[in-house]
Amino acid sequence: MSTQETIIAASSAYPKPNQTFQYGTAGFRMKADLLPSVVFRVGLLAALRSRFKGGQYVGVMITASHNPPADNGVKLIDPLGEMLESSWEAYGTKLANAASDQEVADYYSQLEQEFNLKPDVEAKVVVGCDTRESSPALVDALVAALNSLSIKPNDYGTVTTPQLHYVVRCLNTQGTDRAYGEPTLEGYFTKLSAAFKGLMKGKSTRTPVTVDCANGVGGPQLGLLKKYLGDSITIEVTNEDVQTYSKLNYQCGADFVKVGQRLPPSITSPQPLARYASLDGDADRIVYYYVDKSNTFHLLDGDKIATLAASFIVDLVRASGIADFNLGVVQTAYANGNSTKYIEKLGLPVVCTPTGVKHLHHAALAYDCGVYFEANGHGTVLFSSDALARIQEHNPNTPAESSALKNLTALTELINQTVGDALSDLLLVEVILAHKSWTPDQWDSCYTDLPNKLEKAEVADRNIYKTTDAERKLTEPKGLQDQIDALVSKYSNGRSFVRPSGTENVVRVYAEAGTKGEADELAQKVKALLN
Ligand code: NG1
Ligand code: ZN
Repeated sequence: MSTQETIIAASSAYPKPNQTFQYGTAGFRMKADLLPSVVFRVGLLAALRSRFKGGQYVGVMITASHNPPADNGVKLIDPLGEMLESSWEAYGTKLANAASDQEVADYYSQLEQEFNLKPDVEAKVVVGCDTRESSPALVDALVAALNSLSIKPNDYGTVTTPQLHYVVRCLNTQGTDRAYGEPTLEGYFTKLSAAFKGLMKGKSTRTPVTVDCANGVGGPQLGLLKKYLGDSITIEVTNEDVQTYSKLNYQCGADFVKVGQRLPPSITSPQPLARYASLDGDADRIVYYYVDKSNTFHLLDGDKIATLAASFIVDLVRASGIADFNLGVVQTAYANGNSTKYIEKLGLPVVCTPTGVKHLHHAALAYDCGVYFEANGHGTVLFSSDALARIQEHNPNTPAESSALKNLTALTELINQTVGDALSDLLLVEVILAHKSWTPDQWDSCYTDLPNKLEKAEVADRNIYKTTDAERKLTEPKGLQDQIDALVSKYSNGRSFVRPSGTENVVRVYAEAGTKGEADELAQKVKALLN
């Protein structure tokens, strides 16, 4: 049979439902029962992408992150562990919407020709999935697509999204001077734990940190990581039930805590000033929180993590004696206004990009060290190859410089530089707090968050909402931005914006104001403009 014929035969087992699909900020994401045909076709796209990249490995992750248990999703990982290059999203969208098996095969061949892909360049694809009930069947759909092209994918099983990003980068850099690590989970755990232990050497024993794993893949993976960490840290794992599918992200996890600004109900009697953290369903986001002595909840979100990391790294670079090192922070419109002011006060450059990690990641590459975080806790720190070389070649003049340099080097190993990684970020925060001997309230006191509210509105068609200025202003529907501005002007420290979600069929409304009551009111008033 020709390739066209095998694709058509295999594709016929995955008929397309009557639905339009779009490769969005987080790949394709929706109710899992709509996804088999999409995942099959993403398998074909992955093969094309790998061949386009000269036969390097690409990754396919099956997950719907923080979304409810009935959802699922699929996204592609590029060879260095980054998100799929944007220009290819359109090919994915077109393939997913092809009306017939014949059209799927035709479009596959068309892309093959357009990119002049040679038959002798073999595709290499790795796959991983989260713990959802629907994930194994979707992996099967992916494997069926690859098998129809005579490709045997490398299946890493149930892994966190950042673990798969790590593995992809390792596979493509093996044996080069950019080698990133062993392309196995053991390699991942060994790399993180060795760096962590080095950084914690000589630090006094810390109180435990409690980690809510959203009943997702982070639970078992954190359980494994703990074995590698030994007694260098005490981590108490909660919400780690991956057997009861309905519990995933339900009343727990990073999104629940961030959006609701409250404890997961499973934490019934929180200990004042103890450290708590929540991961999301695929463990690429983390937020911290604590209750103070009067039992009031305080959130330490992605903005607080970014500022903590940025100031710590700046201090380490200085203490190492490295000069002319530029560190910048990248945020989105959802960053708390006071976090931005705080970064400016530290004298660091700060930029705002549209929502979605690919935008932040790209902007962070402009610095020797780019710290990027979404307020929801998705983020990481990137060191440019030039910066890594300078760190490696730097000759310290004093024992103090030498010790700071050693820590800086270990930090570059501890941080997952491919993508935001909740497990790596957890260890990063723990290291910094240990070095500063800080309790969570001391960390929190760097700046006070402006009260804020995130709302979502169901609208008939979210595509009519067009934004500009890193999504901080609407250009369409005409006149709406003026109405928002008029409302905002009535509040002290008021700020509000509206943008269409890239992952859900809703429009999001964000508001900040001087008090919590005012922030909630402003959000409600802006939301009312949408109906
Ligand atoms: P959308 O649905 O486009 O707002 C959400 C998050 C993003 C990002 C993506 C991908 C908020 C307000 N939005 O995007 O930050 O993480 O999901 O998962 O948290
Ligand atoms: Zn996630």
